[in-house]
Amino acid sequence: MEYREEAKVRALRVRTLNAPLEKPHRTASGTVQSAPLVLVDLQTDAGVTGCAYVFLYTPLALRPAASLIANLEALVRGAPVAPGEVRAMLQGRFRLLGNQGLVGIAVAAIDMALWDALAKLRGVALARLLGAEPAALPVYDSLGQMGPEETAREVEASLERGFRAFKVKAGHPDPATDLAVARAIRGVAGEGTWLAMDFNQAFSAAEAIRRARLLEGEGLAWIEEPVLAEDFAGHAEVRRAIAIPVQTGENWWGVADMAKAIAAGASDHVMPDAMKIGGVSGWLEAAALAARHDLALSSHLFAELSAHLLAATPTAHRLEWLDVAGAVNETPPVIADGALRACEAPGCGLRWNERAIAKLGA
Ligand code: SMN
Ligand code: MG
Repeated sequence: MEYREEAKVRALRVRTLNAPLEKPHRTASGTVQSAPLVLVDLQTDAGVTGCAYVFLYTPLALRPAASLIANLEALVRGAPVAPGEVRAMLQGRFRLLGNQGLVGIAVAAIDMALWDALAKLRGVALARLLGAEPAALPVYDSLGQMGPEETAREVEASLERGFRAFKVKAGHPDPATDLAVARAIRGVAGEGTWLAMDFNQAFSAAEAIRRARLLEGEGLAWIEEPVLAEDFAGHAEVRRAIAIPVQTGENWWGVADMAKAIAAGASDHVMPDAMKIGGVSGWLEAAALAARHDLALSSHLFAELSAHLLAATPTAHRLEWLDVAGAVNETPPVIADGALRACEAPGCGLRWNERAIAKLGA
């Protein structure tokens, strides 16, 4: 299968907005108050527009990211809808500066929009373009750091919405609260409920080990980012010392970081972020590497796109649901009985809600 169409890129439309979250998302390393998004429309001369968004975590990075993406228009205008070729060209232009951080985000935004355009030109859902069937994927609801009572209420509401699995941001100042939260979730959802906890890079290896050991009797599916994301040796130290699987990956900049983490024995599973790993093209590299090492691969954010990508991932594990773009997307994935199904329309499942976008001031 050749992933290339002769249709040419005609223009980029880049918009910024601060989408509301259902509630602030507290983690052990800070609270995300809103969803600062850059919306990208890659217009082609075939009348098809590829859509993508990138999530910036903090409004401080929103305009710089949008400006950098807009600056890429001069480089991609007239290029074919050929994600691999365009990505290689862009990464070459940033070889000296480096393809991490905002550069990585900008290049990934173009890549995601090109793949969406390619799937639309072929008239198929992205999963089908990648040779897969849009599947019903096991999904978990990703909840912020809250006390046991508030968490229990959130889980009750989440069960109503069709979720059967959960991840919570842990690392409370008092470790006993993490334990109480785990037990509150099981008290509401049932003892066998799939549950993971996320330390969001907040601890030293020694402290993460101490805290994880307090949770070893709770049947957790994984402990996520126990130490700094780039501390692969620290992850491996925690992994050797505890009986709970270690998960990491959302902060890898491309498959090169993933290969270093695997070589260090950093985690039992992997969870690349569709934006930071390098868009669809970066994800495909990551999925192939995970398959070579037989590592279960889960997604991070970007649920609409990740539903297509996981369907085409040989070692697909779990899909994270944390809704950052629901305020501006008219075609959200369907969630029922613990599974999420990708949108079947051509493309990656994004249809902008232009009225909502206008109201948000983009
Ligand atoms: C996370 C997601 C979104 C904002 C901050 C932190 C988290 C996750 O690490 O895994 O969902
Ligand atoms: Mg995380």
